[in-house]
Amino acid sequence: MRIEAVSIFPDYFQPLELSLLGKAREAGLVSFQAHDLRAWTHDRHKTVDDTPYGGGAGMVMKPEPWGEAFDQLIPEGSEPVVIFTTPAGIPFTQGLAQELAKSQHIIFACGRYEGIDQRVVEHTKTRAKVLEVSIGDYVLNGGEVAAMVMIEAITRLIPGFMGNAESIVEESHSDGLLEYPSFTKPASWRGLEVPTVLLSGHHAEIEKWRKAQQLERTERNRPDLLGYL
Ligand code: 6GU
Repeated sequence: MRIEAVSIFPDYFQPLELSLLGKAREAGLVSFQAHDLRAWTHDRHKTVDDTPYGGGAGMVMKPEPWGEAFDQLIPEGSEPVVIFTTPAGIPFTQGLAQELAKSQHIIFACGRYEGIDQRVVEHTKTRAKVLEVSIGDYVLNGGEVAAMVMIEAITRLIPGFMGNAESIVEESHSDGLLEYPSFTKPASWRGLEVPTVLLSGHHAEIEKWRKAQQLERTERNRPDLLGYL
């Protein structure tokens, strides 16, 4: 999988060089490259923003540098996925991460200021599968951190990336419920006991207990997932 990001702060992506993603990269499963949007400007000040038509607060990212970036980064005759990061996008979910993990080429377009001129989104649809995606109901200063969140969630689902395929099947959100609580040794710690069913060796009982815990946790922390909201 080839992943790229276009940003006015490409240095934000430095951590992707390290850790888990670094390992997937070493194994040749994924490549990553961050690009500086200002490379596609032509004025002395490398201007990427301007005032909004219709008035209002803040600045809007100009279309021209983005257009030239995609002219260069979208290969002729291929159809990569281009993800525009925006709090106004569709929600990023485990399901979307699973879909995107099948992609050959993903380009993240990281907006800053009050967003990117909407015509960039429309024009990019002529050459790519375009998604406007949000990572949650809060506002970040820019899409760089959101892109990193998505990159981590997507790359760990690439076949061959994680050692244990079962831990992906069992984890939170992959069955629409939150994960059950986990315990390890010692069985007694600071006066707190591990639930006895987990020490029993009765696999059917353990499975039943874990499912009940999943439901209780989900009802308490995320009633929306159960359709209660
Ligand atoms: Cl993708 N971008 C920004 N700027 N803020 C966000 C977001 C994205 N998702 C949630 N908040």
